[in-house]
Amino acid sequence: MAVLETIYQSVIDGNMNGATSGVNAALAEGIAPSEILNKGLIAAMTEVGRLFEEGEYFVPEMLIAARAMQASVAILKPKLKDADVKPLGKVVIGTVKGDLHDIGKNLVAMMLEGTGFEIIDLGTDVTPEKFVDAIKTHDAGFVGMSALLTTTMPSMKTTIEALKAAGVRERVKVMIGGAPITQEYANDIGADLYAQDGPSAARKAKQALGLA
Ligand code: B12
Repeated sequence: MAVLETIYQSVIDGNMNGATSGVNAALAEGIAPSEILNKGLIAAMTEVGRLFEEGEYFVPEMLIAARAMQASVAILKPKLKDADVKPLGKVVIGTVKGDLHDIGKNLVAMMLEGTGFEIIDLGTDVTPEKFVDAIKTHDAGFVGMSALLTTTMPSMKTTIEALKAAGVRERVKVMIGGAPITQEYANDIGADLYAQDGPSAARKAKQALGLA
């Protein structure tokens, strides 16, 4: 269907107006919201992720593509609620205490949302207590923590300890990332998953559910 191809290409090109008007046109044509999401938007974001991993796309291209996608997802969101797309699970995500960097965290959140996860974004400078409260309130299955400063990395460990103390550690998969974070650090502090970028975060979260 031509309109799905328009949406797909617009997201890859970071063309927000093209993507959103494409989504509106597709809805007017009666195409199912789930089809628009899967064949248009998610397929495009998967391609953007591939281009990024191969070094053809850099952060700016990924960001504008993510924005085009986010604006399109916003149009579809209310329609998807009653449709046949079931959320894969809830992810509580935030940048850890003391850290204000949120560009990477936002990208990861968008990519997870595009994959089908429901996102509870706590923003930046998130204390361990806030993570614990949000996991309990939303009954989330994943918690994602971002840190960009070597000085705030230890907040991830403190947060995992707070999850244990609150008795919620076993019911969530802990996913961490950020420029200074490594797989080795994730192993050291007992996180379940480490991902170096949005596309691999989405892939690994799906894998953790046995879906990819
Ligand atoms: C932009 C920026 C800022 C902006 C942030 C704006 C914002 N809204 O985020 C501002 C100007 C506010 C800022 C402030 C500071 N910054 Co600054 N900043 C950066 C910079 C240039 C880019 C970060 C960025 O957005 N990258 C692009 C995104 C897309 O990449 P990313 O964040 O790495 O995210 C990707 C992955 O890491 C991963 N990921 C990220 N989060 C998560 C989470 C999960 C769950 C998963 C799975 C994956 C994942 O996926 C993302 C997408 O691919 C970096 C340099 C750098 N190269 O990182 C310095 C940098 C991080 N900043 C630095 C410093 C020192 C500071 C300040 C202390 C400066 C100062 N003296 O005030 C303050 C600290 C403020 C604070 N308390 O947080 C240092 C940190 C040094 C260190 N090792 O600790 C860096 C490395 C610069 C440098 N080379 O010195 N900064």
